[in-house]
Amino acid sequence: MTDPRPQGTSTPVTERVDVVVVGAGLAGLYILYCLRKRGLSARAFEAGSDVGGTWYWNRYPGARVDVESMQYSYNFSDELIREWTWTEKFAAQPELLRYINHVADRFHLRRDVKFDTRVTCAVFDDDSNQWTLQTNRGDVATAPYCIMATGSLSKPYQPPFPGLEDFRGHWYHTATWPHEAIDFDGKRVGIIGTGSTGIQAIPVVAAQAQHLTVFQRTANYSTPSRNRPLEDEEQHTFNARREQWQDEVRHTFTAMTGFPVPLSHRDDTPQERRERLEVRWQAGGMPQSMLATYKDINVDEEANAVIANFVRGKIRDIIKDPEVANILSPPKDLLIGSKRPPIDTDYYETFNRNNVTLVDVKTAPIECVTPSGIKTSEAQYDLDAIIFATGFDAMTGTLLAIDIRTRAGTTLKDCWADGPMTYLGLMVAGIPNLFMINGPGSPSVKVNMILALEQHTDWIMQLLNHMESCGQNRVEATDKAQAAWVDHTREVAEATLFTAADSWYVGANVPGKRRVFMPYLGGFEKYWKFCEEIAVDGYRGFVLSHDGNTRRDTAATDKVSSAAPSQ
Ligand code: N01
Repeated sequence: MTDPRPQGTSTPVTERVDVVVVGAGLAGLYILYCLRKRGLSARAFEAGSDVGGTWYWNRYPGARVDVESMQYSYNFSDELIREWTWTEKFAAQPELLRYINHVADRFHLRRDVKFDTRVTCAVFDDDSNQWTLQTNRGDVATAPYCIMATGSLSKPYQPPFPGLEDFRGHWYHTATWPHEAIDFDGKRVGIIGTGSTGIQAIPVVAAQAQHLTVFQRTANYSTPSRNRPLEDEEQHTFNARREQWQDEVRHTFTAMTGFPVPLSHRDDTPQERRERLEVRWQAGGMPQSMLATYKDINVDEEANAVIANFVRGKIRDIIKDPEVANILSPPKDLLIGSKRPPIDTDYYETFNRNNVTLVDVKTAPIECVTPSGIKTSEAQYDLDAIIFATGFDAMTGTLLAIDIRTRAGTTLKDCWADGPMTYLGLMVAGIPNLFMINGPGSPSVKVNMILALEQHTDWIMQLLNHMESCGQNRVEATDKAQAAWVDHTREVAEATLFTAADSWYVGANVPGKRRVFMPYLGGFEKYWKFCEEIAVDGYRGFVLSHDGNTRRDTAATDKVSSAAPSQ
């Protein structure tokens, strides 16, 4: 029997549980599953009306995952793995949402979730060792532990163009897309943004609309996904060796398999480079596939240019109008991979359609929205609908939107005044018993997010077990361990070519946001080894105590670098 679907009740709850969870996306659901398995009570709050997180909100036309579906699946249940069949290599949003709903039903997870409810405030009381969370619906939940499963890309960013309120047509943000079908047939549509989202949406909207105007500020490097139906046989074969795969994938940089990078670009002649890149282009697939042609792409500008120039050449080959090709070609100083690389289905081909116009808003910026459309510094574009594919206040936006504080006076906002600082992306010094999943300072958005959230959740569960067995109920990252981790993440990022780009990785897309490279770039394998070693070493860099009383001195073992796994 499945759980009843959420009813969106407005009755406020007041309760005391073992763990409060914020978010019921892929991470929140796995946490609920794990807590229940351990006999711990939980209350999850979810702003959406149902489960799904990213895949609940991002319903825009063309939305699909760009990690292979078989690798973008939970690993915790053999039954689940056996009974689920993906239909496409890269599943589309409706199928992903069906999968997540199936998981919620299969494991009866909805009963612990209160939907349509946004957490506004979370306060830790040192005396009672309790978090108290309040919501916009008047709920109050208390628990010794709180886990923020709020997603890395969950606070939409929309540029504040003047005049939007007077626009006579409809407008949409891709991350808050309506649930009912939107019919663009016969409509003049404008889309702002050519990141991963815009690149997925543009071909689909162009096929529906009477006319599509694409407002591009920075040209992107996109490579073909070559998405296709998945054969059942392929999945059986993959799942038959899933255990082995789970072992292999832990030893990868991206938490995905399939990207052996044996070569430097210097190992190949120019002709061999062209041939090798052509093979990858034709094969398509995850963005890493193209980027991983040469192992030095992240650190050697010449290697980076080899791949970037190949993609520029492809853009020129595909686009019929040289002027359009020129605008779609990323500038020389934008390194490939320095912004999150997208994959597409017929993205560049779409600009050969008669009903698509490309507008370069780098040279002629958008000035305002008018009642009839969008006005740039050069022209007025009349539109019936506007789509904002303008991204997110990534990694920190959602957490900082919640008033997270301790009664003793520490606030997350103050802690992160100079940019996010965490220990392992899991905890913030000065804020006990509050965990983040895929927080800033963890590999998160740079790797397969499902593997990353499973690793974080498993690590937290192991820690809770350990604390219970030792009679402890409070865990806190030390300032020193956090500072060492922040230094380490910065050093790793600065050793690459990627900190200079104005990407959302550094918060450059949100005006006024402190520039810090937020995800950990050391790779999944190195990261989980750190986490394991720190746990084995008695949770080095964390203070474990009972009600904050039995503190042990961890100062001598705070240095993260002392735990560095062998390279
Ligand atoms: O957002 P973005 P996104 N005037 O920030 C433009 C994940 N994702 O939603 O580059 C004009 O990348 C901005 O221009 P510029 C994935 O991790 C995953 O596309 O800043 N334009 C840019 O073109 C991805 O990276 C999947 O110059 C303005 C665009 O808006 C992340 O989500 C699918 C502007 C924003 O691009 C975010 O992608 C889709 C302005 N004032 C997304 N402000 C999967 O497949 C912004 N822009 C799993």
